[in-house]
Amino acid sequence: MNADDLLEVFEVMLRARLFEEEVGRAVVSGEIHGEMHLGIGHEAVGAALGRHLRPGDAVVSTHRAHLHALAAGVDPVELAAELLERDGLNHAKGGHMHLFDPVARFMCTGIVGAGVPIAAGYALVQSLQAAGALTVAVMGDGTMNQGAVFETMNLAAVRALPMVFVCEDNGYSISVRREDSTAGELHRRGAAFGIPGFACDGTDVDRIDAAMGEAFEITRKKSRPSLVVASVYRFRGHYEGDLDLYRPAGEKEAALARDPVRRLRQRLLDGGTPLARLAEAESRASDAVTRWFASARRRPVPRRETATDHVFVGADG
Ligand SMILES: Cc1ncc(C[n+]2csc(CCOP(=O)(O)OP(=O)(O)O)c2C)c(N)n1
Ligand SMILES: [Mg+2]
Repeated sequence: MNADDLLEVFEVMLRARLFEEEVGRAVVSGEIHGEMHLGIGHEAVGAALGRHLRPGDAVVSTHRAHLHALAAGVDPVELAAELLERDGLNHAKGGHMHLFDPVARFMCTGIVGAGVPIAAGYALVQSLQAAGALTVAVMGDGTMNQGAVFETMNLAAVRALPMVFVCEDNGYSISVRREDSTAGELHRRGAAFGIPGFACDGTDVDRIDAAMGEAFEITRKKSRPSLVVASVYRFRGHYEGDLDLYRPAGEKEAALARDPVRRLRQRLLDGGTPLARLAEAESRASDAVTRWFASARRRPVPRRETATDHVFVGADG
């Protein structure tokens, strides 16, 4: 990536970071109820996804989905309004863990591993349509231990489905450390099915972009599955409000060097990007997020009478 690309990626990541920080504040203020999972620290994965997705591609994500939704092109105001329990993307019936956007071809689910076979269904349709589109299934490192993931890898390989498995390896499943739950190297797990796997530092924008580029190329050109495992650090608790008592002392502080936003900012400065250009990007990102949330907060709260709308296909409303 050249300096202009890097600056653009920086702005994309910063918007995502500011978006999620605002969501975190809305949990504290009581605007958002229920469990909220933020991907702060995972932004480079979202940014790389955004660079490689094409119109017609689909993304199926997890309980930690906002960065992938933004990358897939979900309207940020619709997304923010949905999270704020207002009349947003899914009229406040999806909430942050069950987002669904048929236009952007994005969905997520809070049931760990359940999205992966659904993604295979999307990829099956895409392979029948033969239009060169693909589906990305995002999962966490813990999710890689779910049986449905292996079944899907097998089926995707047998049916040569255009599917990219993307694992965000943040080293934890809630409070359980990866070493205590997960054997072997995650990116090699596809090998048994003949699925090429790429491991990378998912906090380094060049490395994640290159890994994603290779995987997407294999899947798009050869119509066959691929796997990317991006190592990242989760800076917030598993959910907002998690007491976060399970990490060894000093781990989070040491990981600050792997904060992808800070890292890229420093790299841009070291590479000679003038501070003024960075400041412009920073104020554009901050203005955009302020605007999105102001619009989202003007959306109405759904009325009680609409509670049963959109429950069954073809029903009223
Ligand atoms: C089938 C199922 N089992 C357990 C849970 C509870 N749960 C929610 S997130 C999570 C951990 C997921 O870890 P990982 O896949 O590494 O994703 P991360 O939260 O680290 O992004 C668990 C066990 C669930 N939602 N669904
Ligand atoms: Mg994890």
